[in-house]
Amino acid sequence: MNFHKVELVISAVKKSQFVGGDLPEIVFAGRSNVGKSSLINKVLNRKNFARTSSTPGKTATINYYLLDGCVHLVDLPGYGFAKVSKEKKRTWGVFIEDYFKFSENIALVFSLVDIRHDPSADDMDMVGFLKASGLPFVVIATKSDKLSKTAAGESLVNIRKKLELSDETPVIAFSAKTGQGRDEIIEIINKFDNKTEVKDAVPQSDD
Ligand SMILES: Nc1nc2c(ncn2[C@@H]2O[C@H](COP(=O)(O)OP(=O)(O)OP(=O)(O)O)[C@@H](O)[C@H]2O)c(=O)[nH]1
Ligand SMILES: [Mg+2]
Repeated sequence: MNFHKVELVISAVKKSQFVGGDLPEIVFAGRSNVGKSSLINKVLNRKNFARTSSTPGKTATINYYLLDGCVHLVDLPGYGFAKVSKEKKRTWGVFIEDYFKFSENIALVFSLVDIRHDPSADDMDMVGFLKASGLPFVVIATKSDKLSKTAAGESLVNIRKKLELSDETPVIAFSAKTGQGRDEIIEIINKFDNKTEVKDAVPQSDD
């Protein structure tokens, strides 16, 4: 993957619009305003491709981006934003749950938490769910530019402890502003570049 070709496949608002097919899905989950869309933009080197907003709770759709024809990047709606109505919260919660329930191609989940805070109850639920589901996941601590290097380091230790992560689960400090952590994330996404394997897997004729 060279991260050059990216297109919005669909902004799904109901489960019948989940994409399906057989491409691996790399999912971005996290509470509203944590920086999911900003991270996707930074990784793709685009300005405002995945829509970002200073008004939390804007992305109520599940956005599928097709990257280099290889993988779907899936931008989930933010969970746990206090100011949306209870009813809206419930609907979004069910929608996110449905995504996990009915998506068979989830290859990896990036679980985003804010580096400045203790993980919220919703963050704990999300990570608890991921552990129980057995889905591979990586924790990303966002907005690292807002802390000093020392404070950021301490926060990574704290996040790992609070979320009770095993040593195998990476925690990556990321900043959409400085690009810290971008290379590491790209390296992880690149592991799902199956083009070579697909080509190699084509049966060879005998003659
Ligand atoms: N300083 C700083 N600000 C950031 C960073 N990432 C995101 N932001 C800001 O945080 C706000 C929310 O970012 P989004 O990327 O829209 O967050 P989101 O998780 O997609 O939010 P929802 O779509 O509502 O779930 C915006 O004002 C961003 O500019 C970062 O790494 N550093
Ligand atoms: Mg967003």
